[in-house]
Amino acid sequence: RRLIPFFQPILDVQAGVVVGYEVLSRIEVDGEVMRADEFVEIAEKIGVIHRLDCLVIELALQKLAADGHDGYIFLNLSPRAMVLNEFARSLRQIVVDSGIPPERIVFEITERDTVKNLALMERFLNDLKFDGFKLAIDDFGSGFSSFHYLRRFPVDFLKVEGDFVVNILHSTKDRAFVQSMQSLAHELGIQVIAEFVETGEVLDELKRMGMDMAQGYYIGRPDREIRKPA
Ligand code: G
Ligand code: MN
Repeated sequence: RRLIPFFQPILDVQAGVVVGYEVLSRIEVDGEVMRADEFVEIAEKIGVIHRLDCLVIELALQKLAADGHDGYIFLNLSPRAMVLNEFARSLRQIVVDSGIPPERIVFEITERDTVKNLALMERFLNDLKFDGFKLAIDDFGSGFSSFHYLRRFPVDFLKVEGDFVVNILHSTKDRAFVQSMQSLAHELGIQVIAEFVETGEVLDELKRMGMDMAQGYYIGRPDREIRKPA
């Protein structure tokens, strides 16, 4: 119960407005706030990751509904949680209770983790899509299954791994990667989100390149409060 949802804004690059927030888990230990990656691994090992995921989603949706947020909500899902029947049921119940329409909820699946049972995952994701939820591939380019995921799952958004984005002004190689991920996505009718946008110059360049959305410290840091950046 010491789990705290943090919110990081996501900007529509071309329109210049915040259109959503990604929910990031933090945990409070002895008055200090820990990042999720430090405890997610432990939670996975001891088999309670689905309960952590559900709890943080529940807390985040409560806060967003109370604050009257009406854009997209991006939620991270652990691949290990997805294959549990119990998880799918709890997830639906939490969303129904929140009163937030599924169309505004985007589930992020990272391709960083290797997934053994792709067929089970595919069924879970197809069921979510059927219920009206949206789907994003997180950290695109960081793993080995990028293209497989895009081919196989009904994806709405592609989040470009931040490592490719930070240097686009100084590395023609990185810029080429970002440009081609964007072209591929657009050809497939998928919207693209650039992660780790840390300066105004990078944001300007992404706008010129035709990027759809951006997220990163320049736009806003993850925060306990839901803030619209100036
Ligand atoms: O895997 P995922 O993309 O969901 O991870 C998001 C993580 O990246 C969060 O822990 C968040 O704090 C961090 N993050 C968000 N924006 C930036 C940024 O601009 N630069 C860096 N280095 N990290 C960021
Ligand atoms: Mn994410």
